[in-house]
Amino acid sequence: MKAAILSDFHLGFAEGRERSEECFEQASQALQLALESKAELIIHAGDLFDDDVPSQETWERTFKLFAPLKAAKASGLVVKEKDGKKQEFNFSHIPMVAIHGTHECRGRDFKNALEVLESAGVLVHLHAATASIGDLVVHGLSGIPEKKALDALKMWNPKPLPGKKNVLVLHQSIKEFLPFDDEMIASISLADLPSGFDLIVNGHLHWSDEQDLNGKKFILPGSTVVTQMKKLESERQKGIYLWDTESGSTEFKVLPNQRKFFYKKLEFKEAGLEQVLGELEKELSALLSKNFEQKPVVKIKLKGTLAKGLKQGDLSLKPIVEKFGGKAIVSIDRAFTDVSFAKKLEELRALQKSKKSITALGLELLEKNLSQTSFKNAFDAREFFELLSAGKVDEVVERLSKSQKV
Ligand SMILES: [Mn+2]
Repeated sequence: MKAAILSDFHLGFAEGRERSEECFEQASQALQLALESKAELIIHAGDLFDDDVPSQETWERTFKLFAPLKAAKASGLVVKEKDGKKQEFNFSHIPMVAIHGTHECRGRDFKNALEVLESAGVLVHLHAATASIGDLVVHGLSGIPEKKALDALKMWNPKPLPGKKNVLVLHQSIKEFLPFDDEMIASISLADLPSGFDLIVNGHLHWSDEQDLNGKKFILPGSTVVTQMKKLESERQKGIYLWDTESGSTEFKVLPNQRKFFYKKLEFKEAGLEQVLGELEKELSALLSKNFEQKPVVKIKLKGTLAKGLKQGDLSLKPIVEKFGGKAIVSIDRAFTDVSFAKKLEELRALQKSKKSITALGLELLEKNLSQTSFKNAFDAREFFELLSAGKVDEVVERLSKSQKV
């Protein structure tokens, strides 16, 4: 069987703003790629919607988005199993199985958007449940608050069904994939992922990736739209995965027409406002010197320090954002370090460099103590210190008693 694996459409993202169309356009390309590739099943790894309660406008666009799937005729009997209870879904077109993500999470007594879509016959929603289609079993755990995710995974304890093809679908942060300066937390490591599955898919992280972990095949489909604006997203293109369950091979297909995303870091040292604005202008002019089919998204992170007496709030960025507004969607992140804080760090570093060795400190202490005794300069403290540190206490005592006799 050929399955298309998609994730993080974030439908409704930037509603009412300049980029409001992008989530629908790029999700539509993702579904089109799945259909063109003759996928027999669509697996979605969460954050189909950007909001836990999508607007009516988003719902309407979503049903339009899924309409082409109905034309893809297929006989799809999907059997969902949760807590030992089975439920059958008969699709007359390509079936879709999905988990909900962190963005669709709602309280226990409320229906989430994916449950609504299941009731509407659009897809099968899984949360600590499985869906069987032919000889493929999809095991799905929807998004769980990160701190509880590992416990939830252990408690659910999914086991691959023997004689079947098994895919595990999650929507969590994974420790190894988080850059050290990332504010996202994670409780699950790659080593915590259960063995025996033919494939493990994880949504939530918006860049695509593929790993082979001692026979555990692991993929991040990534999002179809840039929302988090992380550096890694600027380095990988958006797309979908195709998985051939028989051969086990996976293939990444790139969305043909996606908005370009640039991410740049500019570092300063005690810079004046003019210098920062000048560098920004230079960087933006260089990035946007050629024309793009769609306005690219540009994120610039300003780092380092400003000159003494300047606060990052003194930097007026609106004019420059507006100046390039016709060519790109620019966002500038002020992430300067406070000078006084930077100074303290520098002092600490200097202190560490000048730090005396333990031996030097010990000798200093011995000399100080000796100066307060009657021995004073009666012997070479350094020599004695070396003897003492070598454990030759007897020799020191002998020499001392000799020197006392003199
Ligand atoms: Mn997401």
